[in-house]
Amino acid sequence: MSDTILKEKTTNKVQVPKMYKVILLNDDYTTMDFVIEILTNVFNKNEAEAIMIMLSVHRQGKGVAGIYSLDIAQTKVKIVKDMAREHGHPLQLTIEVE
Ligand code: TYC
Repeated sequence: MSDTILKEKTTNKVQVPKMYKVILLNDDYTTMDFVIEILTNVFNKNEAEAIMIMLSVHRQGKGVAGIYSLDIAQTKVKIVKDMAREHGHPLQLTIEVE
């Protein structure tokens, strides 16, 4: 009669991995062609998308180059920063949690 029923507490929350935005920042010196090049070669945009993103960053001050897991976002930022330094451009990027 006084049986104790032990109920196991379970959580069924699905763990969604956090995603990170790679943000391109505008400056006055990096060439438009270089920004289009990195958007096509590193962020896999087509030519039309790359031009739209580049112009949006040029006019608004910043814009999203892509959204990735943290390790991929960090790798892409490093690749672009290295390429920019190599070509003498001051281009800056940041990462924001989505
Ligand atoms: N403002 C730069 C120019 O007029 C172009 C530019 C666009 C630079 C986007 C950086 O993230 C950038 N040459």
